Amino acid sequence: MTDAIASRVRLWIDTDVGDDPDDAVALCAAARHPLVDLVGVSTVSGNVDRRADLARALLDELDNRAPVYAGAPPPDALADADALLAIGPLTNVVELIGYLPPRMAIMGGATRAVDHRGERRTIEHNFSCNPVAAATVVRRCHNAVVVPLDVTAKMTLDDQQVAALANAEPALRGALDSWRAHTEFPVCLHDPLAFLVLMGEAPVTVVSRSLEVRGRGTLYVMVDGGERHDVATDVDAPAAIARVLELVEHRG
Ligand SMILES: [Ca+2]
Repeated sequence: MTDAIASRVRLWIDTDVGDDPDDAVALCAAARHPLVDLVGVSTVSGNVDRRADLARALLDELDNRAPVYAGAPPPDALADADALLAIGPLTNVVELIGYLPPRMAIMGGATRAVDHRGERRTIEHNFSCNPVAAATVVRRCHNAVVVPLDVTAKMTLDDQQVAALANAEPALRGALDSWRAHTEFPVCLHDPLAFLVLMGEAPVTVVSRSLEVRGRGTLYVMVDGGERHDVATDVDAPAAIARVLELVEHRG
């Protein structure tokens, strides 16, 4: 496990909330975390206005008043943040290079092939949506911990855990029910794991690796070249899932 952050964190979240339900769970866990002040949320990918409406509605239900921006926020908006959780394609983040807070976690990439949603995947969704942005962020941002799909895919929930989440926070029911109505795939807590890693609370193994993103968003671990980043390589998934549930249930 990485060292926990002992002091309060002023957190910004950049999210593609509205597809997988895990963005909503990450927002909820962050809003409920006793050491987090959520200073802002921005939405990315496709219909950012619809995503912003969803984020606002969720935060309202959680009684959280953080401002929500549709699309890239003005750089000044991030001036007070000391950490960024990037849980969507990196389209906004690349625009904010030069204004980013000192600490960030990125859910994205795959450092090895992974079986996920019925397919063998070597490229992860966030990086493949905007591979140029992913390549630029990995090349130029040296303060990011990368939490790749081959680790987050272990955060798959069983039906009992999904029911526990929905019972813990009714505001999540819409996102969870919609996912289960429209897909055969299980709920997987990719983005909440990136949040726990950012907070130094996840039971993960983190190593320093040289990384580079090429082509359609393939993340390479380099022997020569690339840029050094902290990368999550394994997780005690049951413990991490329990921690997310604890936060959503408001047990601190
Ligand atoms: Ca996401």
